[in-house]
Amino acid sequence: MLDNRTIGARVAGVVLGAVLAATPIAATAVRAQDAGPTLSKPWIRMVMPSRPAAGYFQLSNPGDTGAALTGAESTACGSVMLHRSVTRNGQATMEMVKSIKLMPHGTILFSPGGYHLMCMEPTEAVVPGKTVQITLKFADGTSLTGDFEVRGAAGN
Ligand SMILES: [Cu+2]
Repeated sequence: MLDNRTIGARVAGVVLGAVLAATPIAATAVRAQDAGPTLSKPWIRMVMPSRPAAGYFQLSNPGDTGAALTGAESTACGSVMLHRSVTRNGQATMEMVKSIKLMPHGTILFSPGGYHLMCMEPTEAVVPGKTVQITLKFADGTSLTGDFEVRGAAGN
């Protein structure tokens, strides 16, 4: 014979089963695949106040869809440009980049000697030991904001 408690547990079990069956588990998987780019190890090098400061980070794309980085902005900078350091005729220089492709499951490294963000006219917020927020903007209209650790000229 079933007492009242057992019946209650059975009813609860049936209700829980119905809830689980109704949960769209597939939606979670789709969202994971479509996840946008992620930003890691963001930092910015402050050489001298009022001089442009270069920002570095790693951008990874876990998704199946490619992306393109097309710009950046920050309240800590007058403007932020995408730059690349290049050597031409033995001369180290840098050039502006309009767009950087991020392949599906790809990674782009912004590092000294290569791609970097150029924080023009840095404000007083750009002080070694602090962090400043910089927002990366993508061709599809999405954006990604990171807390960039401000380091001194030596990069540490
Ligand atoms: Cu630069």
